[in-house]
Amino acid sequence: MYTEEMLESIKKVEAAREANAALEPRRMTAQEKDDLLKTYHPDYRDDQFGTITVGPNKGEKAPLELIELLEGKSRLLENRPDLSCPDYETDVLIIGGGGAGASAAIEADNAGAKVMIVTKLRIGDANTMMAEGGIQAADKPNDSPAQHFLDAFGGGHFAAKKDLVYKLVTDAPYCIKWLNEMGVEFDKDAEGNMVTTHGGGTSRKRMHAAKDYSGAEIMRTLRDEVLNREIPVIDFTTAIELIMDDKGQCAGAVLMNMETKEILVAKAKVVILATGGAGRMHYQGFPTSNHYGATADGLVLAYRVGAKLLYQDTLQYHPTGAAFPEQIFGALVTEKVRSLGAKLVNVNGEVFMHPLETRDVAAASIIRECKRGNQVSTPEGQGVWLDTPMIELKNGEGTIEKRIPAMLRMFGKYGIDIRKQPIIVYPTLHYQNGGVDVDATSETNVPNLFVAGEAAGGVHGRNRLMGNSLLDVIVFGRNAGIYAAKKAKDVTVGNLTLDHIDAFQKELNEAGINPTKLSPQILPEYARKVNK
Ligand code: MEZ
Repeated sequence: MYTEEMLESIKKVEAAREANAALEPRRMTAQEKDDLLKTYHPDYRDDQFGTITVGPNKGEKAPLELIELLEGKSRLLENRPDLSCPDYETDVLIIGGGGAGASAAIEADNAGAKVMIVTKLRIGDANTMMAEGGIQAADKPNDSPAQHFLDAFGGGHFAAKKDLVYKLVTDAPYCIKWLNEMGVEFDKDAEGNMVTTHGGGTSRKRMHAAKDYSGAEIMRTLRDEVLNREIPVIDFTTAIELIMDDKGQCAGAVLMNMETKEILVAKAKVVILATGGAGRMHYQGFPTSNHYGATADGLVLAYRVGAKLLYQDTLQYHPTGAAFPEQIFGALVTEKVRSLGAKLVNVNGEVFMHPLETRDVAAASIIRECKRGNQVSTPEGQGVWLDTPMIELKNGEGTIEKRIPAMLRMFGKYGIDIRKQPIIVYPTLHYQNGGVDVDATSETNVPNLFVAGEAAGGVHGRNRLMGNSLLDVIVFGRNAGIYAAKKAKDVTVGNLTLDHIDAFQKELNEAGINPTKLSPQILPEYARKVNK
């Protein structure tokens, strides 16, 4: 599978393997990290960002592709549905069928609310399903939520909202128990204790995993729970606008059936947006590890009704996306590979960084190494080696099959045995660090509009640590479900309206913007067109 040139380079990697495996590369200083990020991290490429012209974040920085969506044309600009006889009526409308949406549904159901999930693909078609390496929780005797707080807050460059980080880390141990009791098959030792590992930027081993398909295992369990409870799930139905009422409250959504294009109206006392991330926007032309529907829809829907965004200008590039072969270009190579002992080495077989720096630093370091001319060339571009055989050198034969079987299979399909040969990796667009600004109850500045999971901003500041995303979807999905159900008890919905579409369009007109791109985008650019 590898080219002659790659095989020549592998000889150098093999020759240095034992020495490299024994090496303890030093961590970068804070100053070195700052300098590195400013020069090499994609978030600092000025030519890839612009200024938002209208709406609550007017004057702030955002990726060019996101600005185009936020300032896009409503799909309902010309034709409005009749809001007077809704197709659905519920207490809590949840938009999105991933980990956050499912967790919210379970808790809102527990609270006795009438709940409904709508999802543009199927329940479980979400970034939760794609998460591999694990979920963090400080539940071991040598660890504490306070320690977890310091890691997460520091890893996010001290920019996260402290009350949200506090909630994330203090709810974490209970959430692991909640998932375990629901049926998630976490990795355990012979005594039944959870097996935990490090992730980038963690000071303790607190990564709980189900091999290297942790997200799929969690999503499987949540999905079954939602279905067993007979919570209504409307598949292949996407939200194209939120509905407000004449009291200024969010009161539902206009939906579109993805197959028939039928327009439907869902009226609700409260709405939870759990629409996930934006990898399929391919910011700056990066490949992505994200699922097919990750197109920032929630940000657009919320923004148009006046919800404020937070840290919309910061994205996470997972350091180790597959860079070869092309069939898996951009696919996630879990950080767990490095947790288990594999190191990053350049074309000459040299270790150039500590393998468990935080993700932004690790990604920038790989990009720098390639720009220095130490890259492994591939047909699609470039990358560096991730020396996977080191794992078994360190932990013994059979470790790879046991701990990261999905990685073994993903590369095995293309003739690469990761137990014997290293793999080529390069950063891939993985996560939206920012999102819609929420308070500690998961509510936005728009009354009765809640947001949870990757679509919400503020939990991770300007960089998220491994395993805090699966945790975020569980902690804040549950949180949103609990508070939304509570709020729904006191809500009286007024007359439904879509006047915000005209108000937003007026702002665009006054700013001299005449959008042609329809938003939310719903599916990637390369999908069969959904709006035709
Ligand atoms: O939190 C994540 O993004 C995660 C667990 C990814 C991974 O490397 O496996």
